[in-house]
Amino acid sequence: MMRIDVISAVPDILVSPLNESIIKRAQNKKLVDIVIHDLKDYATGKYKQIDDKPYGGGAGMVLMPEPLFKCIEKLLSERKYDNIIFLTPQGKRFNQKKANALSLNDNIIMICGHYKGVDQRVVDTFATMEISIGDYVLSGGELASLVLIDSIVRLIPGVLGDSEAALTDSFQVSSGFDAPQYTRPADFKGMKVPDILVSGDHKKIFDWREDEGKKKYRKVKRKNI
Ligand code: 6GU
Repeated sequence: MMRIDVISAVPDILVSPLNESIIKRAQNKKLVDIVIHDLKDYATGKYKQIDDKPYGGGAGMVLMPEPLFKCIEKLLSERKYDNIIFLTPQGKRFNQKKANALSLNDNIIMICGHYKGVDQRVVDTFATMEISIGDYVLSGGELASLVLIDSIVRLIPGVLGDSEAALTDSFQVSSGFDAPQYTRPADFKGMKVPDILVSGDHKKIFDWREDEGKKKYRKVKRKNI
């Protein structure tokens, strides 16, 4: 079973999204074990401090090395990890190819940065990759870790049923998006489902979907330039 350990200073953010829908089902089916670690549990000293002011001055607080080292070293003493991912807006952009590769890992640690950052010695010592989910700044790595986890877990064999098959997803298909989808009723407020989808001609439907997916892909790509 794949195991994902997520280390966070605000672990409550992670709880509910990981306990719904497909990710919940994957855990119940024992296809993935997702373990959340509260950084505060690894804090030492009277005040259980986990962050401090940056050397050299500047705004915001930096996650201290000690609690993170403690947590990561404990995990490393228990099992081997394929990747230790540091989530940061300065990381390499996440994409489907990276999700596909990570879905083949057995054990992964994700470190969620928070506040202004993480002591660089943690990153230098442990991180095998630094990943960002896009060119915008989030308050912490928690939401980014959830994005990675969702995209990885749905690729684990057995997580999706046949009808949800990941192989037909946008981005897994050669050059496109999913085609537009419709369900009943066939006529909704005068807006009709394309005739071809109710024709029963499977070859025509397949070709139409491929064309529509490619059309949508080109349109979106143009807009994003
Ligand atoms: Cl991984 N972390 C933060 N804090 N902001 C981000 C991000 C990660 N990816 C995009 N923005």
